[in-house]
Amino acid sequence: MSNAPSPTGPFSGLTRLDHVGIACRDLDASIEFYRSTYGFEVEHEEVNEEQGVREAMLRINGTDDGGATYLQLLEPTREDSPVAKFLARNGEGVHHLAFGTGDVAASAAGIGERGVRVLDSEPRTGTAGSRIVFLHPKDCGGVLTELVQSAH
Ligand code: CMX
Ligand code: CO
Repeated sequence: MSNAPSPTGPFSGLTRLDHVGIACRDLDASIEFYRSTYGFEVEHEEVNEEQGVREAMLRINGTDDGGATYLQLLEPTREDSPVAKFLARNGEGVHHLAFGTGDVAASAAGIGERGVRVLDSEPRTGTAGSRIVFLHPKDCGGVLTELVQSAH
């Protein structure tokens, strides 16, 4: 069965790869690697205390739904945060994938009906005022998966 959004397939409403989240110990060093190696520039930087991260978004390309695809570089701000736990266990590397949707609550509900655990009962605030939920990696083939609805 296809996972692509279609009138006959399961409803997900997902329309793009929004970002790949990468756990790093030193955000500034990681930004410099992506700038000097590939020429990617930071579009946005912020601290998200709820998620326990200092983060940078590097825009890679636009997408045909009017959105874009990014790399999200993540440095933990506290030891009990998900990214700090991940770094202690695995070291630096790919932390999660995020798919874009026009309606994160509807996407989460549709995917939850497929038996995937949705970790957030209500969407939380993500980068630049976006609305986000996470899906449990153990229900997604070992991949921590985020759904994101842009603020605009
Ligand atoms: N990718 C894949 N598997 C992961 C994982 C990840 N990023 N993080 C944890 N796991 C796995 C662990 O390997 C472990 O597996 P085993 O039981 O087989 O050893 C299992 O999940 C439990 O790991 P844990 O270290 O005990 O972690 P917790 O259960 O406390 O938390 C999770 C795991 C996914 C529920 C938690 O990290 C979470 O809620 N994440 C969502 C929020 C988040 O990651 N925020 C940061 C990014 C913010 C943003 O993108 O804006
Ligand atoms: Co993310």
